[in-house]
Amino acid sequence: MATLRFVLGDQLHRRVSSLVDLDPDVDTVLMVEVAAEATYVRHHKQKIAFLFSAMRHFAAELREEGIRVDYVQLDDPGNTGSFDGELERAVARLRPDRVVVTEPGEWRVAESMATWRDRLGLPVEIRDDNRFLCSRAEFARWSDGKSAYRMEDFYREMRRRTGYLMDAGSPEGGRWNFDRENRKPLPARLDPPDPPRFDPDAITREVLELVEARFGGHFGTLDGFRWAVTRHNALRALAHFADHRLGLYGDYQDAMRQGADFLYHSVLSPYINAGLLTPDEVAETAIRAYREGSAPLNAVEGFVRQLIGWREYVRGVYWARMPEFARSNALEAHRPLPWFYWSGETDMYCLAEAIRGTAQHAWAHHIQRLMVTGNFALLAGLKPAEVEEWYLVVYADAYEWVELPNVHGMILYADGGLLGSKPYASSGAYIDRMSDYCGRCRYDVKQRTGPDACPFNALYWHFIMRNEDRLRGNHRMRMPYGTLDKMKPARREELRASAEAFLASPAMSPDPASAARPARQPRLL
Ligand code: FAD
Ligand code: DLZ
Ligand code: SF4
Repeated sequence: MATLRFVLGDQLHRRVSSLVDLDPDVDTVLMVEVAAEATYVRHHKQKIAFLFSAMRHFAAELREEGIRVDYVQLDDPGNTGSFDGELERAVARLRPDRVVVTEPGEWRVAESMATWRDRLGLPVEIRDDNRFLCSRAEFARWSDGKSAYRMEDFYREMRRRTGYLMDAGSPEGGRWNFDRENRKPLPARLDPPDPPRFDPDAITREVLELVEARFGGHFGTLDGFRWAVTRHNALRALAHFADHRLGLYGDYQDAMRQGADFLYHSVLSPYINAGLLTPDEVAETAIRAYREGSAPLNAVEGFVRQLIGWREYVRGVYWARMPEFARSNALEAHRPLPWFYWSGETDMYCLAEAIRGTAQHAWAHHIQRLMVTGNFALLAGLKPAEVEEWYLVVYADAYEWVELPNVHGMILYADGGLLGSKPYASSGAYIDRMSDYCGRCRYDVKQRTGPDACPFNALYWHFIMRNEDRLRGNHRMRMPYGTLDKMKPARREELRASAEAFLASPAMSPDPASAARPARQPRLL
């Protein structure tokens, strides 16, 4: 039976479920570059270039294996610009007996995929995505009947199931979680080695030109494009991480330093999410480093927890709770996204630095996403939908299945505590402890109120006060409410007034024309 095997741009693995039983004699693989996927949100230019180039390289590798690939480039004449349109054209062109595809990562694509059988008048087989360790059905069984989920419970289940870092049924080292050891600021003497840079080859250079020509107005820059676009090079990036950065990953997982954009993070998320690497091979590489004595347990456990815990967990929550998940706004946050998230023009050094790195690499590490841009969005009460769009646009690893739970649930608490037990709210003190940013900032992290005070400080108390009805009952919020109770009413008023003055200032304007511009920063957009 001639089968058309449709491979989406983030499914670039030879053993992805849609390809496992491919018969090169009769089957054709379809891959399509379509404008709709690049513009349904205006993705960072590097994200589009990374995926288009990785898709073109993957198609070339399949062809080298003798597999027929029908590849539609973005500027091919007749390109309809959408998955639906290109699939219809391919069916008319190739007349297959059936279509086989792996389930997509995003709800909106799943909805349109569900219409393909009727639209095409052909059998369409939608297979489980075997690039995850926990299937949607398995997660549904685990989460069934729970009103709130806890990652730690899920993670232990995954450790038992995979046998990763297990010792005769017990966790390696006697503990499930070594996070307590993983909160050190980065000492000045350490200079983390950068991840490898992969110079663009001819295919990538052609794609970079195409992306600049077609999507030049999108956020970010293509300058210095450094991503691996083949599995071969993604494996080299994995080996480099295991050899040079994994050892200190745990200790400095939460650290931030001006200009040190990658620290000891793996920077593998774009590869894993696009299919160039699989989570099991990545986890097993780290575990091997531990067994061979080249990385300590706190680093390897922390890394494996992100991969088989958080990554699988957020994906499970997404599919278990969509589409309602995206609609809640538990903290009734309605403030528009300030323009500086796009321009990077802000006097708050930590935010400027996180946004600068994001524009430069289409990547930022977890603590910048969580405790800088994320914490600010939570404290300032930014509209979930606008914050979600920003995170989906700016990162090369962003797909809705992973972005939405992290943003809607983890940073904004817009799900009311389904995904995490408390909001990650924090004042400027946390950023000061974990980074060298505050010493370079025009604001004073030690001051709580007034025009020179770090805005995070008064905003933190504003957040605590305005959400009192919703959060006081949460036992994990006992500390801040205990402190609030001891605060004199006049002090509360000062904090409230200081936060409100900041929120009403041009710094917070969503409009580029009236947004405040610091004197010395370059524009990113
Ligand atoms: P490492 O720190 O080296 O971690 C190893 C791997 O674990 C990552 O490659 C990733 O696959 C996985 N991982 C770690 N944390 C998470 C997490 N919270 N959720 C899912 N997977 C995780 N990750 C994305 O892949 N895409 C996103 O769109 C995304 N959006 C985020 C938005 C916010 C607000 C926050 C707080 C986190 C987000 N993350 C997202 C999670 C995390 O920040 C990135 O996976 C990580 O920074 C990627 O860099 P890395 O590969 O060096 O990760
Ligand atoms: C992100 C993206 C972009 C920018 N372009 C394409 C594309 O042209 N063709 C394609 O197959 N996939 C692309 N993708 C990835 C898809 O958006 C992704 O497969 C869906 O969001 C489902 O997860
Ligand atoms: Fe960020 Fe406040 Fe520190 Fe400035 S003082 S870098 S705004 S935490």
